[in-house]
Amino acid sequence: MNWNGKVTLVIGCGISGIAAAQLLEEKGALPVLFDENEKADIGKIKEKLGKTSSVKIILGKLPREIIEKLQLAVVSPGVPMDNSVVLQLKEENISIIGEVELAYLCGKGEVLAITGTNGKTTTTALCGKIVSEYYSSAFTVGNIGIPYTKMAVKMEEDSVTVAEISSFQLETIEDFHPRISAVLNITPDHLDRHHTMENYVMAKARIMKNQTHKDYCILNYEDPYRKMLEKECKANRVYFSSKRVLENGYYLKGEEIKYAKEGKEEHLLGIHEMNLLGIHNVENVMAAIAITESYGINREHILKVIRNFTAVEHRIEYVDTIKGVEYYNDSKGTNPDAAIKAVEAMRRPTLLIGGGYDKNSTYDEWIKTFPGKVKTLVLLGQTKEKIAACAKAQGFSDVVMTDSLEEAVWECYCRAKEGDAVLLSPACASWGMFPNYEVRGNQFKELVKKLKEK
Ligand code: UMA
Repeated sequence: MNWNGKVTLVIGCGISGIAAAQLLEEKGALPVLFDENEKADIGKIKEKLGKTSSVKIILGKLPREIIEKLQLAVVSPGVPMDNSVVLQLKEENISIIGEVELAYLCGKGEVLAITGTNGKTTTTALCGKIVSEYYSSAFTVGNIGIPYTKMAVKMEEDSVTVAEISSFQLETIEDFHPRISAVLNITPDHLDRHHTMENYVMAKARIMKNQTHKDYCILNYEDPYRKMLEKECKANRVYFSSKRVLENGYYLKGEEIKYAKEGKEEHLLGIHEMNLLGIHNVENVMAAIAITESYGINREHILKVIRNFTAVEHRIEYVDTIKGVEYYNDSKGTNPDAAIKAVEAMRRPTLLIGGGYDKNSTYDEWIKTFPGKVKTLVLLGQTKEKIAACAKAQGFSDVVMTDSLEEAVWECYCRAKEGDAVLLSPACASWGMFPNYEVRGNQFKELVKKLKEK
């Protein structure tokens, strides 16, 4: 695409919007950076864009004279397609693409793309490590927190990019064509944005939209939405399963990860060789092997990287032990399914901190995993009453209500006994109380650090 002189609106002044505006400017386009939050800090945005940038910034309302000049719009992942500005641009027949599509159009080389409700970041980080220690030009980008647009300009024809792609980002791709795609699992999440499960599954399925029989798509054999995904898939399918032996694919058998081709089984790895907790991480590891092996990377190299890989920040991350109590930060447990995985991975009686922004989730399944694992539930945030009512209905009575993360950590500290664990795994997004889950997780770690000083 010829970007030269193209007046392009970038919606959202978060990390993707800023990186997208910078990329567009580099390509000779004329980006206008817009954010609906009129209170956004314009000084900080300018600072992030850099001294030499001449990107125009508009906050609050988008003036008519700007709309009239627009040739293209690029939306940040957090901006829904039914946002009023987006709808207005559609009405004016202005082409709209997402930040990932922009990066793909400007980038070079091949892409391995990973989506799924949970496990995306761990699998992406692991694949990123396998790839970066194998190829001279490798990138790890996307929902993991490094905007794809930030790296696109550095890519060469021989680059390999591992991209974590959310359902939000997939809604606005057009030509995005990964050589390998993976859908790790689908469970209810982001229903406030996608409205129905079917919309959510179909958004995830867009990852394989442009794939052909020359490409590979990695699927979880046990996923309840697998058949829906298969219908959309033209690529070669590669399966993994933590529940059954597969004739073809990667699977967990006892305590070992195996691979079979036409029933001929090969041993890959014992799960005790991994430094990650929980069955969900065995699935992430199997998916990472499937992704990188399908791409042609040597198996011995893949397994060596896995043996040395430790948990990603904010995902059942061990923080510290204070007075015999272990503290874990699972701030990325932003939906009930992710939080269930964390509860299941706990090996000690656990005081669990939950609650946050309401995404229209239901919490029954999460609370059903508590017996034998969770002894006390400490709640905070917008969803605390809803979760407390649900816990009561499920017969779980040890519930403590708090008004801040600080208070929640303190309550846990006072109630925990030697041999217990304290786990922050809220089953809810952080929004409303924190800008993102990273800030929430970091604050938790700071609070734990302060407990140590007591
Ligand atoms: N904004 C508007 N109008 C809207 C919505 C947002 O103007 O209707 C503005 C906000 O005022 C804000 C900016 O847009 O200033 C924020 O944009 P954004 O929400 O897209 O956030 P970014 O900072 O650009 O981060 C995004 C992803 N955020 C979301 O999808 C919500 C990050 O994923 C991602 O790491 C980053 O791009 C780089 O690719 C975070 C996330 O929570 C981790 N993802 C969800 C998840 O994992 O469950 C999907």
